[in-house]
Amino acid sequence: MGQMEGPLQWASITPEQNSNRPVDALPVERVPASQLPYADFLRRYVRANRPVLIEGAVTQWAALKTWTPEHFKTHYGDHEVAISYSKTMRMADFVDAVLASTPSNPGPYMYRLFLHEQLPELLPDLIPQNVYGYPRRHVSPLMPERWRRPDGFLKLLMGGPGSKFPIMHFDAENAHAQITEIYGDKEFVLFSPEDTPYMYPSPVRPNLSLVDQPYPPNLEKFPLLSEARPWRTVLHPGDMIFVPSGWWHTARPLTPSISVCTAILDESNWNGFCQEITASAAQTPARRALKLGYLGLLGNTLKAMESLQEQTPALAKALAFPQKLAPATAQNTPEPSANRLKIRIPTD
Ligand SMILES: O=C(O)CCC(=O)C(=O)O
Repeated sequence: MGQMEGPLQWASITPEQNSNRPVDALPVERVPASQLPYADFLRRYVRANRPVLIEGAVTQWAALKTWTPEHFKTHYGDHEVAISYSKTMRMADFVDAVLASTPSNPGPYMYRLFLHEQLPELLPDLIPQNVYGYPRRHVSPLMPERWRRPDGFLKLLMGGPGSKFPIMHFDAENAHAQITEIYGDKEFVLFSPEDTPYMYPSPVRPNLSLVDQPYPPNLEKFPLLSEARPWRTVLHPGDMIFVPSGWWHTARPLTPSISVCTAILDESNWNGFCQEITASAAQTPARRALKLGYLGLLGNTLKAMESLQEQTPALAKALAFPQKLAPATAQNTPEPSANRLKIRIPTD
């Protein structure tokens, strides 16, 4: 998830206002779920740190049939819900603003509503778990408590045309992100980690970019962007985008849009996660080395249990603990929607 200070207000430009010719965007690869077994997803995209849009990644969620802006207004209208880091609104007022939002008069965009915390009654609508997008190591009871998030930071995202995710960013703690569209259409623009020198990272929070509008880019304000190569795609209901760790990304609804988002942590991004969470300036070198040692040991333990489940599932099942301590597939992970999970919601 993009960790950020507060909603930043940026000026918008239209393609007509932009005198420079934008660089053509590359299409994000699109693969129907029916042609992407989970093992191939891991090999071709997660382990290769390559983005992909999986068409029809979820088909059975009740949410696909029932979630509309009007549904939220009718059933949750009186709830005071978090829109951003600093703003809450009555759901009914928020939905009205989403439906009234236009490119010339943009409404608000909701990006900070953790479902387990604020609207747990919606969780049964997201069963069964998205096999490509469950959180893996965040679920493990072996994770240090501060980073144990069995919900995978499951968030609700909602907005209308003209609104947008407030900032171009890559996710903190080296997380991979996956966003599943439930209602409407949403555009994503991504840039590879190799383009970081052209992305104007904030001097204070280097995973946040100063670029307000990446595509079409404002090359007068951000000339280096002409060196970067945008990747662009549009999500429709049931589609999921996998945004690998370190990839810059942002999103904007093309119609009234509702999605959910989670973070993924596994073997592929574990080392970067360990480096990042121990990098605080307040650490002494000895303390950092100790923490890294512990996390290295934990990573190896989780990896051994994950491999056991992947390679000899019958043995792993007989032993029971590998599934409990390091669930390696959505099938053997406790369904986050079925139980109210004890989740610590970070306040920063
Ligand atoms: O779908 C979106 O609005 C982007 C969500 C996102 O990138 C995030 O929450 O970090």
